[in-house]
Amino acid sequence: MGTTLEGSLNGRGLRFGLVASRFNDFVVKHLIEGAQEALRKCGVEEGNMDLVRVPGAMEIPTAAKQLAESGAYDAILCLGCVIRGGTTHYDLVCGEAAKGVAQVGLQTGVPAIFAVITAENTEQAIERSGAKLGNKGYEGALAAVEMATLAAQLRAPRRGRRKRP
Ligand code: INI
Repeated sequence: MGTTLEGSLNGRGLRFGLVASRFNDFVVKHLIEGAQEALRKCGVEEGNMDLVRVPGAMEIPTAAKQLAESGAYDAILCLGCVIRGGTTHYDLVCGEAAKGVAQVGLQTGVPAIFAVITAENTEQAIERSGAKLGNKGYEGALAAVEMATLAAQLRAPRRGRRKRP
């Protein structure tokens, strides 16, 4: 049997960059609180969670990429809320934000977590920001700690690993 590698929820000593959009802040503020609470519970020191605010979800990937490229963070956590408002803008914003955040992770190797609520209406958004159906910010923060600790293991050279000739 080969090795099983898995991250942990021990965030002590790790640094996290949070990028949160201001659009729909009545929802996003709860995602930020949830994320900070989860990071604290994982042992992340208060000074090791930096928060960057951007106008809307569309701007999240740009700031996330700059944070990732700075080399100062073990993972980037992206928080936002897009609500369908009878506008075609919704699909564009959701698609670009999701794609952009995924690209940040793939291009930089720094885990980038997409904790952006995409909801049909305000009620659904509220439910997912700490009311009935959990808090996407809290859940995203756990994913960020797990991926940061996993990335550290994947970077470390492992004994007995050989490349195929
Ligand atoms: N941005 C959001 O974060 N959520 C939304 O629901 C939203 N809607 O519905 O339009 C939204 N639009 C703004 C967008 O993210 C950009 O800030 C804007 O297009 C400027 O680039």
